Amino acid sequence: MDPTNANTALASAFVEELARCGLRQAVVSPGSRSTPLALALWRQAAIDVTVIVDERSAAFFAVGAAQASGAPVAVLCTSGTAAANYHPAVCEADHSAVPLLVLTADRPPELRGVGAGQAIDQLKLYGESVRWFCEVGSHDADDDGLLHLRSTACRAFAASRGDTRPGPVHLNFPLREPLAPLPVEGAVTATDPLALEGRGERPLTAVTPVDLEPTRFLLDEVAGHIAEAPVGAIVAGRQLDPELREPLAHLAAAAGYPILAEPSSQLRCGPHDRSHVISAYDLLLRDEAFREATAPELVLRFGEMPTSKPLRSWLAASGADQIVVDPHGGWHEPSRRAAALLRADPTELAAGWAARLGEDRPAPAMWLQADLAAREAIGAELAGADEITEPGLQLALAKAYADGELAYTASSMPIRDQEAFLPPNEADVTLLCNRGTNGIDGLLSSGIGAAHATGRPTTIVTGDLGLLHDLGGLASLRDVSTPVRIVVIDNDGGGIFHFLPQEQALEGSEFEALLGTPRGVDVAKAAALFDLPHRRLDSLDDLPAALAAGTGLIEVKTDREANLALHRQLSKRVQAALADL
Ligand SMILES: Cc1ncc(C[n+]2csc(CCOP(=O)(O)OP(=O)(O)O)c2C)c(N)n1
Ligand SMILES: [Mg+2]
Repeated sequence: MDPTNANTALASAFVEELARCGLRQAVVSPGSRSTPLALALWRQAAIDVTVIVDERSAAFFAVGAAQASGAPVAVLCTSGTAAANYHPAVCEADHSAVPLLVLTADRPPELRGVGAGQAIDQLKLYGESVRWFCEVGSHDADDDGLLHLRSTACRAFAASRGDTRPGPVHLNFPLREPLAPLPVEGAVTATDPLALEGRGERPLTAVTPVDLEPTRFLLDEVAGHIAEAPVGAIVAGRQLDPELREPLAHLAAAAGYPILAEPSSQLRCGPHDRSHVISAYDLLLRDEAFREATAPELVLRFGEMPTSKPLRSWLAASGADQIVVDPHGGWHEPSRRAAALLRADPTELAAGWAARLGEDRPAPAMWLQADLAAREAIGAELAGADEITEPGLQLALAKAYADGELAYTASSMPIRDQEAFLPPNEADVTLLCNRGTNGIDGLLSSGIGAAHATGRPTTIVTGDLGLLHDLGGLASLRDVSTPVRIVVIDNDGGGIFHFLPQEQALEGSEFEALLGTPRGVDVAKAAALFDLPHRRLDSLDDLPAALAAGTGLIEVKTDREANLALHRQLSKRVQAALADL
């Protein structure tokens, strides 16, 4: 605890508790009002502080850091619109259950609403998007004041980590002068050692995590359902725990079910048994005959609901009993047809069910043959392309991802193409995204934050408008030593919009003006602005070398119209391959 003045004492006691709770990363944006907290974070040896000027990028950097590390990350800013710039990332953290400690400095009550400047209404600024809001208040550095700050830190950390659902927590700190660490004689009046020093190494109040151990009833009951349903499927959406891979593979083998694995489930790629993994479900489930032939009686869902529309409509149409494993108190159930949501540990459920089923059932032959045929058809079609294509890039990326790496993929076409085309692969890579709110904002910052927090080599895959949206995010690369390769798919505009009915319904010029929105972003110049290496990829064969060269922008030029035509052709080719089976 720093007794220089009341602000330094309260701020340092607060930060001391965060460190004892386990906080290791903070992102600070410059400003005067937040100085006591910024300094306390900066001087706390256990906490790594990154300084980022733009609060929107800073908060997305924290989202990436928290998502990739699995631990809460703090963001701190000054009063006013600085706090409002956190809002998009707070929404993403809410929807994706990412633990975030949002610390905003504020003017004290007497300086609010009186034209004092840089004061907006920060109370409950993020509405229902946060797990907990606390107006921390102004306090003296007495026993009550210091204990309040220590206790608030412990509660905020626990609430963000998941009590029960992980997510953002907002603490608003009104701060009076002196904001600088100027000595004030006799400012600290506390005498209780607990208020002054806390509990040494341990937090003031340790909060035990919610127990997610499945009950015997849950294990027996659902295993019984699986035993009675020979035709079923496991659907695996976004989740980050690599420990789920093996138990889920065992469950699939025991049940004889395919695993329809979205890449961000971490089930599609990895060194585990992938014999039941299906990757081409998005294309396969466009075929009416195949949909009917594979209609399941029982569906076990792990992670979030995958994005694929054909998959979602197949689930809804099948009338199958759906059991959704959702340990974090979310409601990932857009089909509105689930029979049960299980609040229990996914790994233990999968392992427990597999153990109860005993002998493996025959593998789901129809799914496996179809998946193989689809991947061969896709490979053959793409092999004939002269130019680099967006689906082809996903095949090349799958080969290039290496053990221990991270990939952060943008909303819009990159994440959809990843779902549709990324082939299963043994690389132990973690595939991340910001799909809670599907924003194209902040992606570069999130990827850079993930790289920084984990020290793992990272590939960011973004569109050109995604690059434009978070161009300032590139500034944070100067403080990151881990390799961050940013693959920019430059189709000069929003390629995704060509897949919508608007493309037909609007006149060409209107479509281009309102949705296509070519902006002529020059990727080389964007790189030069931040003194970053730039490489233009002329062949996918050069991708491994471009990635191996380390941090920089890798430009991949594609064409939006040709991309639409290619997707249609790939879909046709897969249907034809299915018909030949
Ligand atoms: C913050 C935000 N603004 C707008 C959108 C709507 N939107 C979805 S995709 C997209 C275009 C993205 O273009 P680009 O990054 O180049 O990717 P592409 O579609 O070409 O793959 C836009 C504007 C959004 N999802 N998020
Ligand atoms: Mg684009």
